[in-house]
Amino acid sequence: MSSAILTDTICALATPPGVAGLAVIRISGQNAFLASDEFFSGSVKLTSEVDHTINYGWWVVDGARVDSVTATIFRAPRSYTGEHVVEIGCHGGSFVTDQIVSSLLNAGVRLAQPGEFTKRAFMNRKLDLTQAEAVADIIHAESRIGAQTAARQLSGGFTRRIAGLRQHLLDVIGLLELELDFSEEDVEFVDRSSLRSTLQSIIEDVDATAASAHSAEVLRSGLHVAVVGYPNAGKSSLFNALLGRERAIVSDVPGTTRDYLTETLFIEGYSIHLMDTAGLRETEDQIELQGIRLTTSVIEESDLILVVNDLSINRDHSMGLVRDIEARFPNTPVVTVQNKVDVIEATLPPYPVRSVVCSAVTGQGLDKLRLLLGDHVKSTTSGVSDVLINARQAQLLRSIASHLRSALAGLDSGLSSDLMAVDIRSAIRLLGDITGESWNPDVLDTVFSRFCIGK
Ligand SMILES: Nc1nc2c(ncn2[C@@H]2O[C@H](COP(=O)(O)OP(=O)(O)OP(=O)(O)O)[C@@H](O)[C@H]2O)c(=O)[nH]1
Ligand SMILES: [Mg+2]
Repeated sequence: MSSAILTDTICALATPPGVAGLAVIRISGQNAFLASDEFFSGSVKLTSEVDHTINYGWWVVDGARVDSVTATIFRAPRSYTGEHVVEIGCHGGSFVTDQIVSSLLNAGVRLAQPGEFTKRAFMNRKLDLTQAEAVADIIHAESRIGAQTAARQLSGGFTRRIAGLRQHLLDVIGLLELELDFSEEDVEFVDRSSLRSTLQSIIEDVDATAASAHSAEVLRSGLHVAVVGYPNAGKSSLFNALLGRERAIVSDVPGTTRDYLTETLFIEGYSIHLMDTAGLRETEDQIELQGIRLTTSVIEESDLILVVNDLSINRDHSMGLVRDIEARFPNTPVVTVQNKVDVIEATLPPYPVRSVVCSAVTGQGLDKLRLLLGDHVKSTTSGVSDVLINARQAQLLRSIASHLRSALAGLDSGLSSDLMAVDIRSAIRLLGDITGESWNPDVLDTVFSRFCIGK
């Protein structure tokens, strides 16, 4: 990798296609200025204009004015990609943007692949791989909190943490090597107990970061909440009440909901995907059976299960179902929603499992349910500060921890320092894989395939 300008020049529409007030077309590469000057007609030539300026003019193709545009110019290396970049601001709508992009293609500029601008930024060391991944997270962010965390990662929070870890491990290697140099003299330079505690604390740090992958996924794509229960408990009514609109069909016929429905609501900046499901019961109806099977797969993918119980029947009516679900999905928290409290006259004694009492019809208690959902998503994501660990990074972190554990075991069994150094070096190399210091094309393809064209 060098910071030299890559050979060909690429362009793409950077804003969503379709009717819009404005659109931006991005051009990056050695010929970005020359190619733009073939069509840009303003009071100056972009090639000779001062860097980091916005220039007004017309985009002219074959003597015909296509649109009045602004051309923002960034000279290498002071640009997003590290190359020469021109951003053409024009009016939105596919006709104008198509014409501008086609004119550039005719002038020998190539259409960018998905994520290619960010890939070039990575190749030119403008971003490391975790920051490039953060860019994808920001683009895809569904919630305010997810976007904020991705922004902190983009600003290099994770990069600095990895650099810190790497430095610690390099220090350890340095000590081990010092010991090797003097091995003839049978000297132990390293205080083995302090080495042990250093390694131990690094392992804890790495483990904790890897373990935050689930929380990060919740921040990135929202909390998945399954609304389940026996037929007629009021699941669809509750679903509608939380959404604030009549999305699902409600009726007093048991078995109304067959397919499951998903809708997103936002609570305190977090996105929560609520899934209404078919009531669970023994049935001969083939369609209903399919719905019940679907419910099981929805539960499997959810982060929290709300079991809706019909209080008008009995407070303990769904207890068997709650126990059954808890036994089958021991890692997913379950909350019982005691619904239809409006038809109950007596005050309720405390219930033995985590529960909320409410009425989907009158709205009583729904604020408590919303609060509970908000608290749940907050506690699930509380460990995530400046990094949205993804599956790729979590896997690397787990391998790093396992190398360090084997170094630690070596230390405890009095293994020679050169053998321990092998494991620590492997851990350092894997740290480099996280930030992309060492990379292979497959990794880059996976990372950048998540991007859209123009990014
Ligand atoms: N009084 C009262 N009735 C309710 C409440 N919630 C739901 N109901 C009624 O209970 C019946 C069933 O409601 P649904 O929301 O369709 O129940 P469901 O659990 O989705 O039922 P299935 O889809 O058939 O499994 C309807 O007649 C609702 O009006 C409530 O809080 N209070
Ligand atoms: Mg229903």
